[in-house]
Amino acid sequence: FFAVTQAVERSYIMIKPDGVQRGLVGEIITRFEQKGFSLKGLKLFQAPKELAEEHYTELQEKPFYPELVKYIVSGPVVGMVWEGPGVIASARKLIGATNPLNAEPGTIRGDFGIQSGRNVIHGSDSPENGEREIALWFKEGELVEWTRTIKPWII
Ligand code: RTP
Ligand code: MG
Repeated sequence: FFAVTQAVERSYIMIKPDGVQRGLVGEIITRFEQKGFSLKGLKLFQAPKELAEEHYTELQEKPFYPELVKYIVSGPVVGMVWEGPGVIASARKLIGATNPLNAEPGTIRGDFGIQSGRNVIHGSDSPENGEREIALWFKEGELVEWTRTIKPWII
């Protein structure tokens, strides 16, 4: 038995409107649960345009930014906070490459998509952005303090 060396982090994971419409919510939550991460927040909502713009503010100069914001507000999304050691990088591995055609089979985008503009799910790209996005999308009282008793089975 060995100690976990990865820092415990939180990632903002969001199932995009296409993922919700296609009925992939349960499948996606299952993958994160079975991996061993802890769910600390979860809600279905219609994203306001201003928050979608703020969420992707780093991309505002990109040609696809207006279309990206339209996509995110085109229907309800499921926002989640997942916590665990190394969850930022691990979630991005579970999610797969931005362009689903380049994403490996077995990843969420690799299994369920064919274009960047409909790529099913978002995952934070750094611990700092994770905390920024969690603060953007969740109010304090919406997050739940609890401990998933996975030790020693997974950790
Ligand atoms: P996300 O932030 O949604 O998890 O995606 P990501 O890190 O894999 O990719 P990012 O560069 O942050 O881009 C955000 C989202 O913009 C759309 N996109 N379209 N048409 C294009 O070339 C293009 N590039 C990016 C995708 O929906 C991408 O997830
Ligand atoms: Mg990104």
